[in-house]
Amino acid sequence: MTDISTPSRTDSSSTPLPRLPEAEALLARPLLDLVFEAANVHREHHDPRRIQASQLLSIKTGGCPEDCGYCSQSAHHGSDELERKKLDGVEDVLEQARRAKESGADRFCMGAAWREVRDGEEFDRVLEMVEGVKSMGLEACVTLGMVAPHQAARLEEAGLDYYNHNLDTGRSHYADVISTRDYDDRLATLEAVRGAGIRVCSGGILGLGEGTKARAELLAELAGLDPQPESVPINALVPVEGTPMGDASPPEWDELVRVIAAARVMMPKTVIRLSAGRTDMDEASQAMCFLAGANSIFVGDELLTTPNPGPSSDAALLAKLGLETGSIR
Ligand code: SAM
Ligand code: DTB
Ligand code: SF4
Repeated sequence: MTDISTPSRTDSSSTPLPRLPEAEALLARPLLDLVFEAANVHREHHDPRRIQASQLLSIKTGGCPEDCGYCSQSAHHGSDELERKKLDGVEDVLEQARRAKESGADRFCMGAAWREVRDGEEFDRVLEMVEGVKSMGLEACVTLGMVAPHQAARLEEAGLDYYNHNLDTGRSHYADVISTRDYDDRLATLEAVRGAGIRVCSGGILGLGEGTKARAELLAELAGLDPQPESVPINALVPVEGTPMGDASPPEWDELVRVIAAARVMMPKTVIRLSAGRTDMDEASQAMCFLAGANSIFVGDELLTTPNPGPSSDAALLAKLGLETGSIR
């Protein structure tokens, strides 16, 4: 457990997941039936031609005390090639945000390899970054690990639009991936974020060795949050050498489509992001994800520490599909 003061639920085995049977039933459907339904739900609640475009920047890289088995930035393993970086200066970050805006991003997301936010000069610097990003007319998102309610309140005052904090997988599979925190720690941070009036961005990763049960649990957890997250990123594992999951195979395209379609049906108003892993996907697979209800991507050449399709290939793909980028609320 953590020293974060938000109360956390400890009785994990009896936590009810009322939407689990629905998630299981959706994931068991014939793929094209499911996609057809999801595409209809998508069109009822969203403009199907619009794709929200977020740009990521790692503002503090590597040396993280958590042991997330997939992550290049954990001090427990991590990639030998990873260059660690202390927290960036405000001006450097704002310069990157300006460039992101010029190349068409509508949201700038800043990620730090922290277990949790600590009060002090570094957090004050992040608050200044948020204010600066907002003053450029961009939406601002941060992902900083666990936050306490008083810290979430300060982020909200700085103008933060979204806080990203992923549940990653289902509760039953969590301890196979991460041992330095538990599922209820994640849920407590989501409560703190929601309590401060910041929009919630929370999703997961496919390809962590999870089965359909853990995927259904993840969907039921996310869809069971009240209100539901405004943003749900679905990441495909990017295997990183030197991590426990460095040799894992990324999920097949149909697994991503299936989970995105089920997420769309269960969370009709949420913006669903086809997130990490697009470099390994062909155009047709990405198109199927958009048809199934994904309406957000990360743009730019890099995610946090791994590559992302560049602007020219994304522009070509979106043009082929008749899609346009722009903010969605
Ligand atoms: N340290 C903070 C945390 O864990 O909340 C923020 C940064 S962390 C890198 C943000 C998210 O990136 C993780 O929750 C995970 O879902 C995703 N992620 C990290 N490494 C990944 C990988 N190799 N493949 C896919 N997604 C990854
Ligand atoms: C999310 O769900 N995916 C992003 C963002 N939220 C912070 C991170 C993806 C990281 C992929 C691996 C890397 O580049 O290090
Ligand atoms: Fe740290 Fe976040 Fe990576 Fe986990 S996912 S090791 S918390 S940076």
